[in-house]
Amino acid sequence: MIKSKANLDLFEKMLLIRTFEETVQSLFQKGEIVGTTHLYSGQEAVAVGFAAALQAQDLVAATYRGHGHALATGVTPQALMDEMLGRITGVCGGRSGSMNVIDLKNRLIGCFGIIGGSIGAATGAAISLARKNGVAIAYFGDGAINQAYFYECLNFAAVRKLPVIFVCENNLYSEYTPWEDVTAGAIRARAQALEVKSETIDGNDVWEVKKAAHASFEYARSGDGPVFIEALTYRFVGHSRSDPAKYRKPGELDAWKLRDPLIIARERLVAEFGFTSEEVDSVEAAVKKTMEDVREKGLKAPTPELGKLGSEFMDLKRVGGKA
Ligand SMILES: Cc1ncc(C[n+]2csc(CCOP(=O)(O)OP(=O)(O)O)c2C)c(N)n1
Ligand SMILES: [Mg+2]
Repeated sequence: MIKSKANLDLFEKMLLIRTFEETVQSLFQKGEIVGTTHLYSGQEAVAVGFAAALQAQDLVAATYRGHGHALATGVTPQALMDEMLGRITGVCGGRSGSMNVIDLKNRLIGCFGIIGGSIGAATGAAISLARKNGVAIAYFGDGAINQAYFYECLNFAAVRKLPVIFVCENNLYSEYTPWEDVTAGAIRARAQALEVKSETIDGNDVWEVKKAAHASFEYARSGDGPVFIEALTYRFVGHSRSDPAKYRKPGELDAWKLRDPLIIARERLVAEFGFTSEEVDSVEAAVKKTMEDVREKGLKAPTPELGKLGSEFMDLKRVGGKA
């Protein structure tokens, strides 16, 4: 078998996202990062699998749970870490913090704090991308499909045959509410009702996601219209940093941990893609070292000068953090 480094790279990117967020969480606990975070832990295969099919002219819109989408799309861990720390070297000059990262150089047209904001942004972007052979992708949660503009955008994209991929990350909960308590019928039925091409996929297996991503991009790029994907996945931590996630059913977390995208990827790399355990271990060591360096460099990076760039909000002492 020919070993493809691209397969190992998928694992490395997912691990980088996981480790990045663990670092962010620990910096929160130490008061070095202020505000809140919404971690993507457990859902990494979705962003990494779709990013593997992106082309240079494509555009990405994501949510407040967007660290993974930003890193997968090409934002560097240092630029994102510095942003979390409110540093001038951050990807948005330290002004966005965790929830609203945007990086046009890397095709990221925004991470949106408003539920479903990514849907409107990607649909709008697709109007111009249709003329440039590009595709827009919107990531959003199971909670977003009950927002009115989801229907407007899906309908509009279908009627105009716009190149949009709507990726619903069904992690079973909208904040603390199980999706089926607030949603009638199957999630995918919404796309089927409008005759939009759709698929429900295993969102924890990065190769399954990548396969669906390539098929979706090809369809959307060829002018056939939008695609709707429901990616089944699970967040391993609470909704945000203040949520202990006590609403979970007994045994639910343990069952999903067995389907950790990193475990699945590690197993497949060794069993199917020709890598040794030692080769995978060395990736783990390299990612750990990268994140340690990123953390140290970020902590030493300069904060914005007060009075400039709206940086009164970056006065960490004023909002309860450590300066
Ligand atoms: C328009 C709007 N309504 C309500 C909220 C508050 N809110 C923030 S996250 C969230 C849950 C969204 O759940 P889901 O779409 O499943 O995404 P997940 O957090 O699971 O990734 C809600 C209701 C908001 N940010 N925007
Ligand atoms: Mg959800």
